[in-house]
Order: sequence, then structure tokens, then C-alpha cells
Amino acid sequence: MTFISAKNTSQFSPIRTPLFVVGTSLLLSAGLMAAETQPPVTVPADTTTAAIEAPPKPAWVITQTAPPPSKTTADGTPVPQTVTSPSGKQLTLKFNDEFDAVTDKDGQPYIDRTKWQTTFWQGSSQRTLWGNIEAQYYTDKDYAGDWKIMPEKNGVLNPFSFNKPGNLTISATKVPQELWKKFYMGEQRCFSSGLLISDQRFDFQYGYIEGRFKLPANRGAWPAFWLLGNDPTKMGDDPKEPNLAAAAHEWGPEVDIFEFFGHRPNKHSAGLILRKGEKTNWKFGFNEVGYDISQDYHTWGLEWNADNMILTMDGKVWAQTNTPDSFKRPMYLLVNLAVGGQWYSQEMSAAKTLAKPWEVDETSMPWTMDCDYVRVYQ
Ligand SMILES: [Ca+2]
Repeated sequence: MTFISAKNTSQFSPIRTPLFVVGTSLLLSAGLMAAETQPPVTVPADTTTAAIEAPPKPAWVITQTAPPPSKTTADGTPVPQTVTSPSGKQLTLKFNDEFDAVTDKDGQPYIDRTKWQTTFWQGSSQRTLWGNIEAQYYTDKDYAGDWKIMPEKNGVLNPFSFNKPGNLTISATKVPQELWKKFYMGEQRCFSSGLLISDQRFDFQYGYIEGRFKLPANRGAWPAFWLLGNDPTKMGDDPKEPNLAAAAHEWGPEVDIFEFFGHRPNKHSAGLILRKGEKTNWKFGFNEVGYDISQDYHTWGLEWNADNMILTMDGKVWAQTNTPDSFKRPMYLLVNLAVGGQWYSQEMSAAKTLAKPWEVDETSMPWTMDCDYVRVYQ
């Protein structure tokens, strides 16, 4: 999905900490996070051996841990507790979401907040990826836009629904123009959609990751299942680091287990985003399957260990590579349905069907990405 953010695009932005790209490293400007810097560390003057007291964790560090994996789905169907990985390893289930709705605090079915967050790691200020010129905001039941205009958390832009048992539907819709101002939107970013990330709920290193989804074949739909790095051991532990969360969330690594575009539903792609100078024997590829992927559910998998990264679709290996050094660290899961974007626009242009990144087939909205399960075995 390419986790880059671009130059300050605050015209339509609720973001208070714009991101800037320098080479392959992200630099966070002053703003919300800088305002939450740590208190100075004090070394007692009368001894050189006293331990330095660690600064407290910043308030925005969420330490909630996902619950243990479930044995069955809500209707009693057993969830496989072990698998044989593509390379032949016997692995045990460590995390799953079968997308049986949980009852939220208002009594309505909702995503399991103990497993997922619904914005990028920077928090509620980061609801899109500017660098990709994506046209959606990732909203949720709590997103209230400008609280001075719309102080109630009204669920107007909730993209998550459970209309089929055991299935989360992520919907992308166009937001009515009269609401754009309230939600910091404009012509170039006027769609709402959904993002799930397991960051700081379930960060893990190595295993076999599998997810089953039904993808939308609408022009401009860009669903993905991917991994980004978070090293919790770097979270808040270096008092000299001006942005503690950024150190933990260094980018790359990134693994795109699948990316898909609704305008060409016969193929999907996968890729690794490496650090500068890293070498692998494979880092990006398309998988042309010869049928319309959007017509049914399909299962995507990634085996990730210290030696290899092996990509599968419906149980069949279609790409693999050696594991780059920057991928030997904890990562977390992402599932999302993006709208439009620069890559989409470039493919449209190459096909002589010019479209700006936000010019998508909105007449067919809402678009839906169905999620049956996500499982991680180690
Ligand atoms: Ca399910």
C-alpha cells in the first residue's frame, strides 16, 4: 500500500502532524507529538552509579494486548488451531479474528476493539495516506470530524457492518457534499472507508499469516492485506529520540500480502518495501490468475520466517524470496479498502482512460470488501 505520506496537504486535512518524506525515512514535523515530549531525565548529583529513572511512557502509547485466539467461530465451527506452513513447519494459532461481531459499548455490533485500531499509528490525526494521493478518509463509529461543529460521536461515517454472520463488511461511500466541511473533506478526498490495524494490540515477528476476503470489482477500489513494522522495544525507550513512536514504527519494512484493483479483477500483486541498499531475489510481482478474483472469497497467505517469505493464494505458492534484514523485527497486520490513489490513476492513464486519483466509479458505491477471517500461526 506504500505507507508514504506527502507534502503538507492540509487544505482538506484534520492532521496536526503532517508527514514529510525524505528519501525513505519519515520525518515528523513539530506538532501534536512534539507537544507530548518526555520530561528531562534527572541523574542524581551525588553518585554516578544510581540508576537513571526511565521516563514514563507517552500517553498515546496503547499497551492493550489482543485476547488469546478463539477455538470456534460464533456458530460453533472449529477454528484450525494448527497448520502446516508452506515450508512444512507445524505452527499454532496465536491470533485470530473470525469477524463474528462483538457487542460494542452502545449495544450495537462492531469490530473487536481489543484486536484492532481504525487509524494509522499516529492516531486520530492520520486517516489517509497523502503520499499515495488516496481519496478516502478511514473513518469509524467515533469519528466526529470537527467537534466544534459536530460534537456528538454520531456514527454517520461508520464503514464497518456485519450483515452476514461471521463476516465483516468494510464499505466505501461518497460523503454528501454538505458534510464535507464537518469532516475536513473536499473534492479530492470525499470518500469514507475502513482500516483495521493490529498495531499495539498484536505486534509479532514471524509466522504464517492467512486472511480470507471477497474483494470489490469497482473502478477505483483498492483493497489490501499487509504488514508494517512496529518494534515495541523501541517505544518510548530512548529519551534522546525526539519522536518515540516514530522510532518504533520505522518504515520499511512493509509487506503487501495482496493488493488488488477493482478495474482489473483478474490479477493481484504483492510486494516488499525494503530499506535503501537491501537486496532480495524478489520484491514485487503481479499474479495473473485467469479469472475474476472478485467473484468469490479467496485466501491469501504469507509465511514469514528468518530465512524466507513465501506468498500463497488459495493455498498455492506464487512468489517467494529470502528475508531481508529489515524484516527481522516485529510487524503488525493491516486490512483496508482504499479509494483511488496515484497508482490507480497511473494505470488508468496507461490504458488511455484518464482519471485523476479521486475520479473513481462513485456511481457504483457503496463498494464492499468482505472479511471472513484473519489468522496468525507461529
Ligand atoms: Ca468468519
